[in-house]
Amino acid sequence: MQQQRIDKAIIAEQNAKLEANLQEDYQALGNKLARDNINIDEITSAAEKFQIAVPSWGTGTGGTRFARFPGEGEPRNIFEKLEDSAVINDLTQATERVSPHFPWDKVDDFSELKDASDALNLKWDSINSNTFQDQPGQEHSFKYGSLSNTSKDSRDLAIAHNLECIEWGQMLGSKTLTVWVGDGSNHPGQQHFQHAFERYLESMKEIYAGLPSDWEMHIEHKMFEPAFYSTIIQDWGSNILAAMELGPQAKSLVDLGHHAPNVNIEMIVSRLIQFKKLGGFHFNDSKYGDDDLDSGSLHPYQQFLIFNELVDAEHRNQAEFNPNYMLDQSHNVTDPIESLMNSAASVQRSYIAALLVDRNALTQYQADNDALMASNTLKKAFTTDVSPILEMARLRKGGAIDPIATYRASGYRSAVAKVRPNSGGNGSGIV
Ligand SMILES: [Mn+2]
Repeated sequence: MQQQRIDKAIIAEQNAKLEANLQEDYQALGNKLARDNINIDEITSAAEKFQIAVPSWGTGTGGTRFARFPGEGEPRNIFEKLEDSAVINDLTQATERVSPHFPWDKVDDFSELKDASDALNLKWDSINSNTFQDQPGQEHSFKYGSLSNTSKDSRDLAIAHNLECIEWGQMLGSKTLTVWVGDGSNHPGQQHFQHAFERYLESMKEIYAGLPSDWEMHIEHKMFEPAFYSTIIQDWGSNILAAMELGPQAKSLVDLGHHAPNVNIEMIVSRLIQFKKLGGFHFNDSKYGDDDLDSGSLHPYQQFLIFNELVDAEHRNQAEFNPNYMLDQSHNVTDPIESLMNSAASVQRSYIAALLVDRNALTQYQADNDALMASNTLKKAFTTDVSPILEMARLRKGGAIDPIATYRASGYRSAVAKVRPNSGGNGSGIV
């Protein structure tokens, strides 16, 4: 018997208040979709299958380089982060995987950690290595980079850490290593661009050689921060070059916040799909830079357009297409559990809306160069309120029709606050 963090009776009690209205709304939306020959139950069953991973560090309150204002009852270690992740999954039924960050989440006994996740009905997503900071007592610093450092000792240390991440990931049943490094420069002339990239690739080849045959390595790019003049993998161009150089198990990861403002991210997604290099996503939203705001909170249409590309690839049965979906955002002023539930539903909403696009009509409008109707075809799907589908999917799987209201009614946060003293900093939240 799997554990539930949120009592099923509380979920049932909250659902009972909303179910009659939901049935009515679902029927009405079903009738509307049927006029376009869309079977609502098929869409709902796709919503039931949709999964997006939560990042272990997202369960703690985030912060900026100026300050962090810890919330109540924050998780103090990976076991407590798992408990909070289980709450999110109990209520949304869409987040059964957790992505850990090492060494933040390192434990002495990985079988104990695996038992804990099994008991909570959670699985492990991509393993994130961390060579963007020095650990206490670290012999060779990452101050001037890790995989691309001019010092071979520092590079070797970074390589060894990534290889141990793979080992730990195997014990947890993960199949992916995500590599993001803080390497770069702060001054023009500080770094020889080509030589630094050559050193990075040499290091990555050693890690790639240690990948089990059924694993993938996902490379994450970021155009600035912590280095503010140049970063080693600054954009999707350097990213796909590195992935192509390494081999078929290396793919590119798209973090929505890691692009220059106004970049056409959905088009990058299409290119990566075409060349079988789309590894996965870190979903979040932003206004100015890598703000790590909640997914879909500012640019839901962009998020929909990304899913339009993904659903199009699914529709065409594009070969080797199986990207990982994950949230990667920083919750500075909200309860992280609430933000993660909201965001999972927001990404799920984009996926479901993209499933409603009339692809045959769109293809015809594209062939006829009917720009206005092509655009309207997308807008029609985007503006359809698919809330009843998301709510019904949760209800049918045993989740909450309204996850936020149910979470608040459960009193979970104040209950854990009693047993988790306020923590100053514990490697969660800051991304
Ligand atoms: Mn990320």
